[in-house]
Amino acid sequence: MKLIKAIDHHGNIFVAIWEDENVFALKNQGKWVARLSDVLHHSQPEAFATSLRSQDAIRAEDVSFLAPIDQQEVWAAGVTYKRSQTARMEESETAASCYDRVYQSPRPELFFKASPHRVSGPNEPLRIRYDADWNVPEPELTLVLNPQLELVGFTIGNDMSSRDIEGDNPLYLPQAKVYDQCCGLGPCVTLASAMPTLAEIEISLSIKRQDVEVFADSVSATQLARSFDELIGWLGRDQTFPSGAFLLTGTGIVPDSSFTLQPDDQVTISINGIGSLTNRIVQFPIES
Ligand code: DO4
Ligand code: MG
Repeated sequence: MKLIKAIDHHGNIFVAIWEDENVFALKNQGKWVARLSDVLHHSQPEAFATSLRSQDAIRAEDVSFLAPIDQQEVWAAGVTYKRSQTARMEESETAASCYDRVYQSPRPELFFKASPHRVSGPNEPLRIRYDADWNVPEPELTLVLNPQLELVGFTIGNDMSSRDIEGDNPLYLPQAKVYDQCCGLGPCVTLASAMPTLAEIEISLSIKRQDVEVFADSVSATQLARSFDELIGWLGRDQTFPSGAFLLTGTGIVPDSSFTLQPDDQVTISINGIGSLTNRIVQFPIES
């Protein structure tokens, strides 16, 4: 089952089951369910969603899909694919051994990525920092965790990254990673029971500039060097997530060093079993 959060032409935000061209809103005692986490954090999300499903189909093209997030924190794992280790060792000569060691060490790299207000949903802009010159999207299979840190579903994450800032000094990582519109999530949450096996999951990235594809690549999720349980176990060490969490599992695709994103680029990440997440890139200073 695929669950979405959407907004209609009247500004109503609602949760729905997504089936191909149609969505079916969830209603509880006549009221639209507005928080996706109320379903995701139920002990039996699929049965609960089914019990609330309205009969009337709404055409998916008549609503806008929102990021499938409520109050959760967004965290990310890093250097979990060989490609990420290699690219980061090239990007930062002085810190190369840090990336080499973390790829092999029992403790993974985990970092705070975003609070909900920094997240963009499908077709919303994603930002490159105005003070960064070398920027990439990072397409990442993303775990959806309930407050007990059980894996309830999957979505697509885009861990936007400023390679020049991180490459200058790894202590700048939070600035390379965390800023307004730094993280894409969507288009839906696929419940864990409906996800293809790891061997069947392919993560693809396509970047278009003025409608011409300037970068494309894909990677199998089998290249992920750590298990989901391992990453979740480390995330939950001595910290709790009363609102649940998203955990991006790291990138296995990094464009060559000559590539950087530009404003107006269109980034599409596709993962089978989930769908596609498309965002347009913007870059301008935010007035504070
Ligand atoms: O070490 C920095 C971040 C790594 C990362 O975000 C990734 O591998 O996906
Ligand atoms: Mg990443």
